[in-house]
Amino acid sequence: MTLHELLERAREGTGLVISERDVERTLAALCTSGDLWHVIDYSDVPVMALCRLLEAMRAEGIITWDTARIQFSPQGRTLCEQLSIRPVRQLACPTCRGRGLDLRALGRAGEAFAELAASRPSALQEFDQGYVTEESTMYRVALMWARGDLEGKDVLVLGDDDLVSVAAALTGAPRRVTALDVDPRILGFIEDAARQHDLPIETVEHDLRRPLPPELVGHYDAFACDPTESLHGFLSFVQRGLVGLRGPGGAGYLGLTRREASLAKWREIQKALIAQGSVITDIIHGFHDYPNWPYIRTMTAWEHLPVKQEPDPASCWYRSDLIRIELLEASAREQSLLEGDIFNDAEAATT
Ligand code: SPD
Repeated sequence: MTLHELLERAREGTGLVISERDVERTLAALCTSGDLWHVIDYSDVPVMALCRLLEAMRAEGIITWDTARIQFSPQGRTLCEQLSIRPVRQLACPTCRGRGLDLRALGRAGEAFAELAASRPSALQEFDQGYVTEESTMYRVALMWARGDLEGKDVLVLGDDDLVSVAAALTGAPRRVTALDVDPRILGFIEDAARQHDLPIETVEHDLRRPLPPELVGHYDAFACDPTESLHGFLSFVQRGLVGLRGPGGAGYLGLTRREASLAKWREIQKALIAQGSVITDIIHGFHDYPNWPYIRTMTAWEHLPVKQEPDPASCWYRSDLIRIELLEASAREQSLLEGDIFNDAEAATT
């Protein structure tokens, strides 16, 4: 059995983009752990593609699984030896986990944020919510500060279940933060936090399927958004952020995952970002960690998972990378109107 044959079997009848490198990544992750959630995390192969690959590997006698773990068969071990597949090396700095930032510079903002966020609204499947850890939010704010996009700046947050507006304002650095969200629970929570700590935050109830309200267009120095991963949804949310910027020099902070976006989708996104007048200045792998959300058993991928065991609540398997973009040319100010389901495509797994 060659990698190519395995790949053909996994792809059969699906619209999924899967590469030979994805097969190698999957084998390396399986050499590292037999826990499905760790395999998802270590492989960086989109979850829906990974499920197909695991099924193909089982059909070819390379792996077996029971109700808890996935194991190599003797044939699978031989294959890994032949292909020189080795376990994944976890070489990130154990303190910043590869983010390259020191949170001490934020003073007490991190503690105040963690205290507030302890009573945050829970994640809703209806809006594809799944927030990042408080630590991830603080690191995102730290990066904005370090890149000169926070201090004295006007910041727009598009969709704020991560509570970036609160964390950013708690540093005392931004001039003004505007948080947009469709969910009144999130907005109410942010408003309470702003009142309690006298923070310069304004909230706007807004469905991002609709264009950015005209009074917000062209008024911001930076925006932050952790968009849904469907190509159409992702690019439309980014477009809203770009039209919110004053112009060249404005920056955007985005989360993009490998869990629900193949590298083919990444390439489309990168092309679109450049076509819209921006340049990618930073990509930091595994920047955001997401605690498990309460609807894990009803998410799209659940029925495709080989092992039906919920992930360890103490560890995160869903991560996304941080992308910083900077506008070089004035972006087009036209905005498309989205209708219907903006969350799902063939790679959507956690919707
Ligand atoms: N559906 C739960 C997880 C949602 C995470 N969405 C954001 C991913 C990064 N763009």
